Amino acid sequence: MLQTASIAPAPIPFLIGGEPVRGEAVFQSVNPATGQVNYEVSVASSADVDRCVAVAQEAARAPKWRNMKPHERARILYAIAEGMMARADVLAQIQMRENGKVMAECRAQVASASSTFRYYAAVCETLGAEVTPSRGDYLSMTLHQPYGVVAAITPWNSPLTMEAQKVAPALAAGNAVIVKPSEVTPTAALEVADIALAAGLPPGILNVLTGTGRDTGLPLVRHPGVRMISFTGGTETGRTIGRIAAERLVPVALELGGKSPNILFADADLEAAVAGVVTGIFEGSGQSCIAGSRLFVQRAVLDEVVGRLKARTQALRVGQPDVAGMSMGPLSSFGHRERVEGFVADARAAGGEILAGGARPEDPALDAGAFYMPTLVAGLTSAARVCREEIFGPVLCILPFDDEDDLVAQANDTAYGLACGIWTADYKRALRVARAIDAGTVWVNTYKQLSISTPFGGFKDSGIGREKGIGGMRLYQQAKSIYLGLDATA
Ligand code: TXE
Repeated sequence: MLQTASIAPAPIPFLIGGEPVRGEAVFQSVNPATGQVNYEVSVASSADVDRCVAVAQEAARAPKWRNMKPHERARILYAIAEGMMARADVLAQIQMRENGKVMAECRAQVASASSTFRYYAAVCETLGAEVTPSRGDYLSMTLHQPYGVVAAITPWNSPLTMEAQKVAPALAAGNAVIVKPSEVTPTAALEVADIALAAGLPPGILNVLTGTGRDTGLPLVRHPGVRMISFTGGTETGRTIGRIAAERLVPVALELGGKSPNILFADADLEAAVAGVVTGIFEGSGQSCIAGSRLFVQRAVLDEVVGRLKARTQALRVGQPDVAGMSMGPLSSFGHRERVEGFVADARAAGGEILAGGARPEDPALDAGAFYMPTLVAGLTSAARVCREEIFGPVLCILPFDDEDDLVAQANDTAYGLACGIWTADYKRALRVARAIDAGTVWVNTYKQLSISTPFGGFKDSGIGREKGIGGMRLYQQAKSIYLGLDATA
């Protein structure tokens, strides 16, 4: 049994080739709900990255993994899914104490991450190669082969689901993987790697290097032995990694930030729409790449919608994430709360009206944590910084619109293009607007529904590539075409 977060004395080691390794330096994991230090975690240095890549390369080349049949890989992936559910409580507790999400959401994310492994077990076992139409006396076919060593770099907001979304398809595709989790949420990946070893994954096929972006992430993406990079995180970090990948000529998948419009037409079911808008922004304390952070309301119903929105927002319960019935826990770190507060101060200075929230909670029992109240901002235009930049916190900007043309122009006036919500009773209008908005995912009369079988990714500065679905496995493979000559005279 590895020494993972659930049982280890500090500092927690990282994992290379199935073995725990302690680094020379450490960093602290802090519980954002209490301000208490959870534990110290080892930093993987650039020498550790070198060793890890060498071990992963060897494991990827070893006949045991290279020649393993897809149905055998599928069996291991399925066993990982089962193992995660067997340790669901431990995984949910880890995520809650590291990023402060409410327990109900942590549990739902464990179930979702587990089902991602199950889904890719099925894809791995059933997806075939192609025999392509022949134009001569030969049989041509296209196979899909792994890259070798894949780096999976993940953020702190949903570590379990984001890691599963990369690790499961990359393993299904036959690669070895090195996960570099966020320094804010360092240990869920270690627990999953332990589950994977118990499920029969050969040591060295799934490695976890903990540490900061600068100490650990950067040497990893620069390493010549890493043949593919899959990243989810902020747009600026994505740009840096994209530049390195371009220089090295290795493929990269980037799932980045968003500033998604949630659009409410006057003919919508206002009660359902406002409920969807509130969940769409405040679930996870707004720390979601797909948060609907810009609400566009048709002017005819603006006052009514604002009234309902205020009532629902003020009814949200902010509190300790392990207390049942809480809608929002703290923000993921104290530094992040300061950043969110900076945005709200900026909105005020620009003449914005704070209709709800805009402050820390008054309850003294929450003083020690990084809590922030759900906040509504009105009275600004799309030109304001708070309406343009990703806040990644519980702040919703309310913007009125008059007609469809005005709406589409405003909604697309952003560098991002991740997601969009449309609330209307008119399905023709819904489809028209859905086609016109720059976004990788559009929801109509719903929001934040996600399915592992449906491709996900961004337009514009929200990223490159699509994760999930069958293509989510192909992302981690390269095509190889083979021609078998059939001309008897040749
Ligand atoms: O993310 P980073 P941060 C957005 C959100 C948030 C902002 C910054 O707006 O406020 O990004 O968050 C690793 N080479 N999102 O600073 O820096 C890092 O260690 C290699 C949106 O936490 O992007 C971590 O593992 N790796 C988002 C991962 O990259 C590097 C989710 C993400 O960190 C690196 C999170 C480097 N040079 C934040 N620098 C979403 N799309 O869901 C950092 N890392």
